Amino acid sequence: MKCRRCREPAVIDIRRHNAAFCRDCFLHHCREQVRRAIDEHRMIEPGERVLVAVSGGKDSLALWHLLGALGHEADGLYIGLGIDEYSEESAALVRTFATGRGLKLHEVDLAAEWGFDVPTAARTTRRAPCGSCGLSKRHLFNRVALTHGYPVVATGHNLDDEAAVLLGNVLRWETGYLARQYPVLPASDGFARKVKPLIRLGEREMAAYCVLEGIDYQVEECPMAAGNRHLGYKEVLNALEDRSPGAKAAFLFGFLDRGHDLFAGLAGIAGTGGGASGEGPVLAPCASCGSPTTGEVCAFCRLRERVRDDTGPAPGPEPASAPSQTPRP
Ligand code: Q46
Ligand code: ZN
Repeated sequence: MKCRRCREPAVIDIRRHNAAFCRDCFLHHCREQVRRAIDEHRMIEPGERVLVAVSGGKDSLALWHLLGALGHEADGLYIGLGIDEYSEESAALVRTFATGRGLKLHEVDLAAEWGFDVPTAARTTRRAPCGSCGLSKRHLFNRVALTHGYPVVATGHNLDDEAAVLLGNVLRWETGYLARQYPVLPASDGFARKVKPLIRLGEREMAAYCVLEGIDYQVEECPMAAGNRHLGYKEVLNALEDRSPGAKAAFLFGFLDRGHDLFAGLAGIAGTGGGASGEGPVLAPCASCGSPTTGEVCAFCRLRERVRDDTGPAPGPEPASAPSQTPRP
């Protein structure tokens, strides 16, 4: 097996591209795919500071590394979710990555700063932990971005993740979610722009990238992921991909190119291809934390209140209010 670019011996083959690469050409391929995603979707403007949401897993650490390699000023944000040793190990891996490369890392500890962790929230709500976990992460990514003046938050969702989300949305014809499923969510009042620069790279490529770049990452699955529907969707898509390489990418990119705008139109959202957000619901600052919300109190603060009512007063100081305006690039 020879490298498609330089004809040296290859270390990895990528069936959907019908190509194999040596180490250096594979790393070049990854950087090119990210550069292309960023350019195509105008994810990051020149000179913008990026906040990378890092979990300690392969995707987010590779993303942080790739953004740096492409010359972007990218700082990390790690959120301690309180999922036993898994969270402790993940935090240690993120800190080692950041200190070893002299990168700036922000940290938020859910239990110490906000009075609850993911397992407690799951017990209180009696629902799958990923719901309160995702809600908390989205809230805190945005809050830290606004507080520290980052116009853009980047997450490590890759091609496999996005194809699995798309399959889930299509299976239930979630037209509202389909209207918003796009690699860029534009900034609006109180919300930083959200981008997914790994959209053109698969899970296997991200693992290979970390191995070849010597990035030590969390290899364990989150112990609370059991029962997460997306794992099942990924299995189905992997089976399809095995029979027909490129099926996953065709499914996702076909939707982004030819399907997304139809759903966005139905939902009354302006085409997200260029970036303007459409008329949305009226937002006002959350009475508790200052973040923009459609109700009086935001979903994150309602979750905090529920846990507090269930378990008694939260430890730690009450965090100060966040700014409610998005810094515009
Ligand atoms: S960390 Fe949180 Fe994930 Fe674990 S509890 Fe679910 S959402 S699976 S990315
Ligand atoms: Zn709030």
